[in-house]
Amino acid sequence: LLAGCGREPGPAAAPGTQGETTARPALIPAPASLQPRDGSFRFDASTRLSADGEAAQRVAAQFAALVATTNGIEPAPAGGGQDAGTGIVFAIDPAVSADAPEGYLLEVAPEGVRVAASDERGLFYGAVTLWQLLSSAQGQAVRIPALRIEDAPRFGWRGLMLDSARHFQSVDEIKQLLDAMARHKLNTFHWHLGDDQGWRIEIPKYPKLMEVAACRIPAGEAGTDPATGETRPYCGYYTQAQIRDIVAYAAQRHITVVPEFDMPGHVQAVVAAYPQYGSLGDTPPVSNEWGVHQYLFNVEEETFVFIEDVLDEIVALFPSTYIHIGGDEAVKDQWQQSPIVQARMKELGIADETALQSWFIKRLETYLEGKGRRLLGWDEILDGGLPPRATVMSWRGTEGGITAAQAGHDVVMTPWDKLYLDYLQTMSPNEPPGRPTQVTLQTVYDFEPVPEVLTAAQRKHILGVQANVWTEHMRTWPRVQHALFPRVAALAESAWSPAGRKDYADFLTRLPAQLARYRAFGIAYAQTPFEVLA
Ligand code: TNX
Repeated sequence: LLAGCGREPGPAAAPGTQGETTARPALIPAPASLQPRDGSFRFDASTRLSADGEAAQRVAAQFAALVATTNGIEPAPAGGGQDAGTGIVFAIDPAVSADAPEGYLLEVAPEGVRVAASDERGLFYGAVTLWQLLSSAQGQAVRIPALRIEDAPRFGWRGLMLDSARHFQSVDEIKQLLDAMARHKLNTFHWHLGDDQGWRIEIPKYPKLMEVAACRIPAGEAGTDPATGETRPYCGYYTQAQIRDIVAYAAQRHITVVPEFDMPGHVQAVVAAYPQYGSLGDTPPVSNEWGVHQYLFNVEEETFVFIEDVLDEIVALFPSTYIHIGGDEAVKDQWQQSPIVQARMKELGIADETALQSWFIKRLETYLEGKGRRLLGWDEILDGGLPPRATVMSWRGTEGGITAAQAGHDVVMTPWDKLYLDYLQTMSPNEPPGRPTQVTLQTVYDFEPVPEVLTAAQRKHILGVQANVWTEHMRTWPRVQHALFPRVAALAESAWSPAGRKDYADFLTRLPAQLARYRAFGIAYAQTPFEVLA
């Protein structure tokens, strides 16, 4: 797609003799340990794949599809008998990496390759690594060096958030993202499905969520047909069937979909549909502006009935242990101005609006815990005191995460100044619109998720790391891809590789092979970082 743009660093592999290319391993994320061995293994159309049992066969099929796309080789399954043990073997082996979740062992020898793990997840990651070894070079006959890789991720939460509220994406685009995540060994898709500008989950019991809250009228020409003068609303939501399909598609790629229902702020679209759940009782439009909004849920019982009904649907759709309830940027003006909210605070003996937010979030936690789920929220949920088992997503820097970990709470690090992919990646004039400060490829790469101030015990609370794609400025899928790639490759290394294996200069030598993989999969990655690197 974008091949031959010229500014990128050169290829990682050189053509060898006999129509064969030799791959210098360009693995992203870098594995925990890689030991070179003597010799090399030749992979071509005659290589056989063998896999015992359904799980290993599924992984072998996923591997074959990857190799077909990047190398144009379609390896055949082994016929059994004399084929067994030759070529590439995928094996579920309880003895391998039993105490390292998601880990695997990959051995490449001149006579054959073995990928083994104690479960399907680990085996899948081993298959991704083997595919990356092969796609470190191009062509239908590839020689890869003999080696032994023993690998497991540094973090259990390797996340990416996509905002489908401000602008939304098609089911196929979401699936492309899930595919790309899996190829980067990311395992958590945080899906932001409601905001001031739109509600995107089908909830049959509340039809106005689809009829009203899922539509906004864009400003200017985009919102009006110049010929007829008619309004052109921007509408969209995911049906329950589509959501189930996406959740299942993610699961096949070992990705958990964590849904977010952002409350008590960021709810202007819901209040537009159901003004009785807002604090002032007025009926706003679904917003068509960006930035922090004023609308807050009220704290009446009928509002909790609504919230709990919606959470019931969310819990039924998403098997994720964690349910994200937002909690960010809830400016308290409306609660201060609302006589019903003030009266309720008196009744409950709650002193101020910060304490009320804390009470609100605790109530959600109790509800979710009753359903066997865990509450996750943006770091504002620290204000006024966290519910006992809440997990914190630290976005306003790492301070919230540090405070939460020190108090014994689990944390996902996603600081805006390091990992927000809606920020510009360079100051090039070729950069599409984004938020005005920079988060460069190196900024993402260099972020260290575990703050030094934490003790060894507190460090265990850092579940992992996540980058966020807010879509105010991303009307189209190519824009989202520009924001994601190649910065997601940098994120993957922070999320998976041991801290000691991180080395930006070395990462850059592995990046060209990754870009070639992007091209093979039709990913329109950003060119702007390479203007700077050239
Ligand atoms: C802050 S991050 C927000 C989002 C915006 C984003 C833009 C967070 C929890 N809230 O509503 O889209 O900044 O970068």
